[in-house]
Amino acid sequence: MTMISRRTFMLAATAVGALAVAGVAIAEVPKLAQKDTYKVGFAQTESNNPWRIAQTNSMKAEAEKLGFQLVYTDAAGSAAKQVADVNSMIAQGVDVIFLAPREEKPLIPAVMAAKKAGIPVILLDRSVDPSLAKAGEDYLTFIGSNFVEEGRRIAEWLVKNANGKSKIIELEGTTGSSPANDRKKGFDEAIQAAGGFEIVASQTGDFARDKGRQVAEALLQAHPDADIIYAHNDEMAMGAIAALEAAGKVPGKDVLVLSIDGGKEAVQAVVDGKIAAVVECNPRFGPKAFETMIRYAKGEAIDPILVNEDKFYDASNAAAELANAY
Ligand code: GZL
Repeated sequence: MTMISRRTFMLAATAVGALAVAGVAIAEVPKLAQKDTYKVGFAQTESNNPWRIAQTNSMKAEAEKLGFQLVYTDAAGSAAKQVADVNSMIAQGVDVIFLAPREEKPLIPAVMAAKKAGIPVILLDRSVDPSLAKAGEDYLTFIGSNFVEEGRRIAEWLVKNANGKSKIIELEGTTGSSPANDRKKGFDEAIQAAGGFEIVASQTGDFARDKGRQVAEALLQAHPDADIIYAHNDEMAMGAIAALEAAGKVPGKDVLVLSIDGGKEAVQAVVDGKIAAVVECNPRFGPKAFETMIRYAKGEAIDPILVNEDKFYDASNAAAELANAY
């Protein structure tokens, strides 16, 4: 047991006491006053693919519709810059911060700095390490998809439709991001439980099309017997399709390609037979994000996780659903 000095103990007790006297409940999310208009921060992680752009456009459109002032930043794929962006919003005195944390751990200081400054944070689309920051205590809530379920649903479809194919190349999303961690967890665990499949290689393509193509090319050369590619997002799936065609392989025939995001291009690829199945991960966060903020300001209790419903596309419904894809 670590012994601490009497002096240290007294200092700690005094600090906690002072917080309590000041009415600062350590485990409470800062409140949001009910006002006619707000100054809202949205700290975006990057704008390197259609999904990100669709999410940003949805947030900007909703802020404009409500007449709220939006302080928007783009971290250009840097977690360190995203932390700086949040700190800048705090300095500007925004009322609330929407944050899409690029990775689960590096954004914790930003979440804690906002809480300390008395600004509630709502996490959009990606989450933070739950052992380091908790919904309902350190930030208000996480609004987004259940990424474990997305990976599991792809595996469930594959088990039913593999038709003898069994050797999987997995293209992972951004290292350290919650979608990459959980889409891997959901898929790998379900495939393991089903038996009869082998993940011959699993490597990050950083959710990017060209990186996904390069990694797919290298892994296809290293594993010429691979007959399934599971990509954590459409961008990497489209990159993998380019790699397959460059190698003289027919996507959908020689190799099944599976994806997540369900953007219009990917759903069209399902119609064309190049992608076998895709789970949607809808990026249109604006309405739900701002509705949640306003409900909180009114004093409503907000659940710690608000899960978006994800559609599923394969050959049975892609043509009919194409017009509705984002
Ligand atoms: C998922 C989101 C992911 C998308 C990718 O909520 O964080 O980031 O699946 C995007 O396309 O880059």
